[in-house]
Amino acid sequence: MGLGNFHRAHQAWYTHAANTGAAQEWRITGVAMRNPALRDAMEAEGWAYDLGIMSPEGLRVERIAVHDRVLVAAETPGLVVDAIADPEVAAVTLTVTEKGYSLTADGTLDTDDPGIASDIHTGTTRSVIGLLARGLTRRTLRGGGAITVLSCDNLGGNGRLLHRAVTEFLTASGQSAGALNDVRFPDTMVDRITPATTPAIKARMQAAAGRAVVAPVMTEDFTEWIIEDTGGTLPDWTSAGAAFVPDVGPYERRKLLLLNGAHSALAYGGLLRGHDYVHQAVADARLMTHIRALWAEAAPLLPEFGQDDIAAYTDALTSRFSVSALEHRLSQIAMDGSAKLQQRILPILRHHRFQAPAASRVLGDWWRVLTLRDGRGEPLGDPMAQALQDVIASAGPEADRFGQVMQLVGVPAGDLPAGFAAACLSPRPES
Ligand code: CS2
Repeated sequence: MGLGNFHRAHQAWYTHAANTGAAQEWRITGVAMRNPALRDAMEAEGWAYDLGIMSPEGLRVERIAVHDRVLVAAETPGLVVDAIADPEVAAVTLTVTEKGYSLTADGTLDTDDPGIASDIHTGTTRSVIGLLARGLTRRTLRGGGAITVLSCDNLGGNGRLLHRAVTEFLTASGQSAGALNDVRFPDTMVDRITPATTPAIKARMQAAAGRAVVAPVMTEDFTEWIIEDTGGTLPDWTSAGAAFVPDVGPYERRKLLLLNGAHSALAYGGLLRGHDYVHQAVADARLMTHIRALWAEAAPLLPEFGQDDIAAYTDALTSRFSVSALEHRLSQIAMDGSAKLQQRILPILRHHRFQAPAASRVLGDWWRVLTLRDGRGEPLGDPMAQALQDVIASAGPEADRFGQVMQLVGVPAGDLPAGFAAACLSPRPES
């Protein structure tokens, strides 16, 4: 579920690799949530697409043919429900972004979310959680057998959060959570930097391939997939380097706090300093001082890793962020801040009792980017856009309005030390 660039650079690529030389091939039913364009482009090529992998040796383009059909959930939700119930289907992966889970700031299902409320009260099947709950229920009624549902989005404890959200949906709809008895929800950590495709990326992929490319996706050479080992029948993703471990938590925290945290810090800080791309922001020495301070604040939350491990990991991140050919836009990372920062930055602040200057600055930079965009009449690009706009437009000192935004992302005023807003909003020495 979720057919965007990340799915096609990651899970589909691992499945394609697992099929290479295997006696039996796995196939994927792709589910685009809303947009039919990708389905149409892939269908014209027998469901294949092109993946460009950028390594220090250059760009290589692979044709990936692992899907055997693509459904568009908004057009035919019933077919998606049927696919989940199909006994031939062994696994569902989710790449639907943080906001696709419709969670409140405390990680429970947001039953006021319009899609969720409509699915619960009027019987529609619009939301990701609704599709899954209905599909798994139908599967149980049909005796479809065990299935593994893998959340592949950047949420801490993503498998557990998803399991709870589907359970809450079933309960709120008056249905039995027994539908989940034979469902595994492993936690997974996924990593591969995959920007949105621009016309320039497409042109470079065509030049490298020496032919027209289909539904092109560009990604980096680096990739990681760490999956909680819950058993079950799955493609041999380990053949492409995936690892099954008893506890994904440390890997997940390392990635969310160091990679994604730095990404958001570069996005907001970089946009404010006039940059457009990640590689430009990471070449800005002042921003890198800020990023290193953020990494130092994150380190105590990663006790499983030694200082040398963390240094090697952050050095590798700096190189990965520097690849200009990826053309990774800061504005892409800046989207959906209210959902992302809860995962990437708030844990650091909570750990330090909200006394962590670099993490505080990320929140302040986020607020500045929002207010600048609002002032220019631009969309905020956030699932909480309306609530954020209301706060920005309200009267009162900036520090008070910033405090209201903290409440929106789940931090009650009472948790914040005096002067927290001032620390987040203080002028930057370099700007
Ligand atoms: C990025 C991630 O857009 C974002 O929020 O931080 O998509 C990041 O590129 C991936 O998690 C890398 O694996």
